[in-house]
Amino acid sequence: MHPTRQELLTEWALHEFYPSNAIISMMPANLPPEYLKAEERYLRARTLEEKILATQELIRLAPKHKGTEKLLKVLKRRLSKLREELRRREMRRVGGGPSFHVKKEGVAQVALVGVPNSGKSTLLRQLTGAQPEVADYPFTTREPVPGMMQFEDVQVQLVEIPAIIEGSSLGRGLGARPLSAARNADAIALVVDASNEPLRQMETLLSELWAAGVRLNRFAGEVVDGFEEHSESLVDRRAVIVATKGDLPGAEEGFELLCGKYGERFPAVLVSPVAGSGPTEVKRLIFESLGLVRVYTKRPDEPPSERPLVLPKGSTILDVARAVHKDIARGLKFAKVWGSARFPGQQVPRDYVLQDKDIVELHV
Ligand SMILES: Nc1nc2c(ncn2[C@@H]2O[C@H](COP(=O)(O)OP(=O)(O)OP(=O)(O)O)[C@@H](O)[C@H]2O)c(=O)[nH]1
Ligand SMILES: [Mg+2]
Repeated sequence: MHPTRQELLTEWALHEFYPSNAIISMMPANLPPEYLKAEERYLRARTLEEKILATQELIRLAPKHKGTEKLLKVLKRRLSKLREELRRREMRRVGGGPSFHVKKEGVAQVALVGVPNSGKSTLLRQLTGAQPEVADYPFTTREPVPGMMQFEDVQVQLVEIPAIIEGSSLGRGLGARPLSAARNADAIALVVDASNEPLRQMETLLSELWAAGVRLNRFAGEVVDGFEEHSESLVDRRAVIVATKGDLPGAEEGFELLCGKYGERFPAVLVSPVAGSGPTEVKRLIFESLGLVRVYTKRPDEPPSERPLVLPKGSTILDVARAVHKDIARGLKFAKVWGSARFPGQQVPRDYVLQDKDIVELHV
């Protein structure tokens, strides 16, 4: 005998965080039958994964209007809590297994994230000195593999993240640990096989990262369903698309599809040994995704430093002075800039915003 809707609701109320009358009063009268079915699925769900899937379904199916605002809020909060719980469980599960945490080196860490066989290891080999195994079967790479990428005069750490599949966030495939490893990086390169249903790969990657609380290249004011605003579990990351296998049939078309759908949101490049878009272009794209600028300091009548200071975009003369030494920042009188300045050696105020490759002379 199946319990009635009312019994199920009461059970829900008992096991969840709301008194039953609060839930009942929250229920708008005319919820569609599919919604009620999904609700039953939720109430019968035994595992965390099933509960998450059912709650996602409920959010999707609930009519969106004034009368359902409260209901949607409760559902989203619940989804957020369930995901948090799953993430904690996945973390505990790590137990004796290998650590997926990769210590950061260089100016920043960029995660190479993709579905199985998308060409992550091949790309890592091309761009760094690392030698991960490359093979034509899925899940060849089972732990994160780091490598250092030299771009002009800076070193960026790339980390191949073990493959993501649909359901990774729910523990499928290699589980949610790859997603956690991707969360830890400073930026993300979405590695997509352009010759093999690239849009589907993107959908998988975006929805799994989203389920892991990672928002990519977020537009201002965008709403993210299923998470509490300001929740600690949300992180914002910049991302680019590196489309691979440009030499295979269908790749050019696949790349066009990618650019058509995602080009506005993600800078993209097609890697192809034949079409000639070589590693330099990819390296530049990855470096640019980090939102960093390189600044070279100099003393009067001396050449600029060979190694740049690497600072976030938007950094000012005062930030540069602080990065050099706090006494210099304190005693700073003026600075001269070569590069972005209107003329070489122009004297600029301390709030002057620097561009990549500027040369700065600090006067104290
Ligand atoms: N033709 C062609 N094949 C490629 C290219 N890049 C990778 N492959 C092949 O695709 C298969 C998978 O490549 P990997 O680099 O191992 O892919 P991966 O994303 O690291 O795979 P997993 O670690 O299993 O997730 C291998 O057989 C590669 O030789 C490419 O640019 N062109
Ligand atoms: Mg691999």
